[in-house]
Amino acid sequence: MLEKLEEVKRNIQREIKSITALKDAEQLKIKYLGRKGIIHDFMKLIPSLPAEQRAAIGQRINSLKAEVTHTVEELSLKAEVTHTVEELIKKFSGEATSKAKHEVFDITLPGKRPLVGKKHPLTQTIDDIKEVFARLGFDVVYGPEVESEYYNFEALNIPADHPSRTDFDTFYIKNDILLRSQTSTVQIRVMEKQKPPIRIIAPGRVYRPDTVDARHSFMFHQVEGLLVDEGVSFADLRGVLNQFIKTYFGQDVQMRFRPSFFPFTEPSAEVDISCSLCKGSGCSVCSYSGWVEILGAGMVDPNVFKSVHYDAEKYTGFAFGMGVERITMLKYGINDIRLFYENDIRFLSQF
Ligand code: 2NL
Repeated sequence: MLEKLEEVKRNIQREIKSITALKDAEQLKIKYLGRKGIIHDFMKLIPSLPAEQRAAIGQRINSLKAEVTHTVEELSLKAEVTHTVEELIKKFSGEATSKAKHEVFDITLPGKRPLVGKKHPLTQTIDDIKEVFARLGFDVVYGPEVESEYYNFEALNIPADHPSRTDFDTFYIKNDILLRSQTSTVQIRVMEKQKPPIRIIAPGRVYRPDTVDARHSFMFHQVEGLLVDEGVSFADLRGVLNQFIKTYFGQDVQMRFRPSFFPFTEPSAEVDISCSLCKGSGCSVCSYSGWVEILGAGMVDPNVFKSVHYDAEKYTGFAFGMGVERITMLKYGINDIRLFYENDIRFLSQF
């Protein structure tokens, strides 16, 4: 019996070697594994064998079965691949693909890596800023870029005859309608609708009458922040900005406040950080001072609260505004603001 099984095994191995097509593999399967197949015949003989032989013979039959099954599966897989390529060639056979008939299809070649796009560096910076302030409990708000003079100037304590209006007076659509020069307009709209406590940041495009050069653009991006509640102090402003600066620029970066003026805050300050490029030792980016300005801030002027009918005796608040381009340039050492708007893939793909 064992002899016979060995013979069947040799036959199978011989037949496997000569198989070239899927249908031959299928026939092999039927011949050996089918219900009327050779292996089945052997199985039927088992009960008539002496008891001490049954286990050994049974094992041999099973391993033979496994071998045939495995071989047939492998052959069908191979046959399927060949089949698909042949079908493709048939389907597309024309001049363009006739060449393919003579080419070897190498399935081990590495694939073509698709070009994956990424966020614009300014969008990345805005996302990073949003994340830091989200952790401090600030909501993100958006509003229109085309604004009325009221939201852009009057509500922010910049009356028509105010000297600082000339810095922003720009891009009129018609009489009283213009492109916003800061995103505080959005914050006024929020205060009109909601009572304190307010904790928001407003990212977006703003427009100013600046002549374009390496550091200026008539359009840039800003993130403004506003926090209003009872008992908010200048120390809270320092705390929040310090937290932002350390998280965004790094724990070892220093911060300093310089007195300044904005019509919508009183007192006002300009905020510097120690130059991240030269670590404070002096370079061209910080004009050899070791410090670079990154934002303006202050306590909300009571006149602004008056425009939104907040009780300035009850509530205080702080606000700040930063240029996204400026912060991105500082973080990555970019020396020309115009690079952000030229859509040159060699520049953009670096971030
Ligand atoms: C800068 C300075 C600043 C604000 C923006 C603000 C908003 C409201 C009330 C009061 Cl609703 N202030 N915003 C305050 C101080 C400075 O921006 O240099 N921006 C690029």
